[in-house]
Amino acid sequence: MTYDVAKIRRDFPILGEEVYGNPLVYLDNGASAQKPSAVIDAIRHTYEHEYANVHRGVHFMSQRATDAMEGARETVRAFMNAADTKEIIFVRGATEGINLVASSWAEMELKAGDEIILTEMEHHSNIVPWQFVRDRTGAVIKVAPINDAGELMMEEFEKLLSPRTRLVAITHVSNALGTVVPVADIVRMAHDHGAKVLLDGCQAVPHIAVDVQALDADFYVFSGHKLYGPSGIGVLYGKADLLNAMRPYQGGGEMINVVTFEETTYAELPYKFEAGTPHIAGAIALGAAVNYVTGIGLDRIAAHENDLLAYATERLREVNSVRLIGTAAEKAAILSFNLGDIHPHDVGTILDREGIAVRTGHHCAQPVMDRYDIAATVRASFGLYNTRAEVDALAASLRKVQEIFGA
Ligand code: 7TS
Repeated sequence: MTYDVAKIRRDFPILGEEVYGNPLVYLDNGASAQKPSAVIDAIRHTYEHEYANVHRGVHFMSQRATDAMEGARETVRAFMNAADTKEIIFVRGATEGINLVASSWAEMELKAGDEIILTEMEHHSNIVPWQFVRDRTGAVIKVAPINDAGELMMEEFEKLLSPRTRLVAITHVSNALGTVVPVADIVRMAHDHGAKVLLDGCQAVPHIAVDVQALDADFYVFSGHKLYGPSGIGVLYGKADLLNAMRPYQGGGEMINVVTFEETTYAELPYKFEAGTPHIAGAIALGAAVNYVTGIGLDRIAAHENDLLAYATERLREVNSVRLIGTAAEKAAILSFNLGDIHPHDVGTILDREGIAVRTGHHCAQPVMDRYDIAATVRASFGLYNTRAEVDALAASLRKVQEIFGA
């Protein structure tokens, strides 16, 4: 079956919008992806046909909402190949998932001198929570370096592992560089040293089929909104034995068994970690997003995006002052670059007038910018609906930027 990108584009109403009289060219999928009608319809359907609070009502509509939400949990479980739905915790997003593990696992488990290994290419969401842990426990953060291409230096990483290593927290795909990290090797090496591994899958799940059991990841997080689902909903996967031993993250309704003023017992997984009324429609619509993506097939999406990445890399290399930042052998469809000495914000602003949406800045990965001794990059991040024609539009507009700046 051929990949019918024109047909796929019709699933995304927003792609019909115009920006300053130009068709929208949306190349900011790494920040957040657009939503197919299947997801928008799921939100609408929820509120029109199956909405009430979940897990509490004896009444029909509450049961229907609960069934829909738990159905979405099963959809996510299958998507990640988790062993059990109780290992799928709905959270606000990757940021909350990482903070949950930092607070409920690391702060309880780690003591002074224990080590956490990060890499130079982490998103701030996978740095700052571990600094909280460091400051509260006396644990030490070690940082594994990347090479000029933006690849993790595996030998240097391995040298950091020791009996003191308790946790390796690492991105599966770098949001600033596009690097795909060999996480299966990382997990194996970390486990050989008795350390747990948290994988930040934000930029991976839209592009790569993830099997948490095959990876043997201890924790895996991602955000719904980068996977064509709603914002405000995401997933923390954790192995059941770890989650069971962890303290709750927040206290409140839904997460309890019995409450008295003296003592409270907690609910079973996954509810122990889902205090308060959850993002019901968001969870249901995330299930719709997963079904949409798996309906097309991640292998076919990956093939399409890899073609786009190769094509875009070639077209951009032809623009003489383009300097690509992140040229790893294994990359997802993310292109970070600078255009001569032109400030990325100026590039982004001119591209915007042409209808082309890119992100400019440090991409919440300031250590990556420090590594390359730059302040910012322009980043084009591709999704399943982008086309070669859009890549051509990007390249043409970059030439225009060069002309404007006399570069
Ligand atoms: N981890 C990675 C690798 C990310 O790319 C992001 C968001 C996050 C964590 C945080 O996700 P959130 O949904 O909890 O905010 N990355 C980006 C980006 O590249 N541009 O905007 C957000």
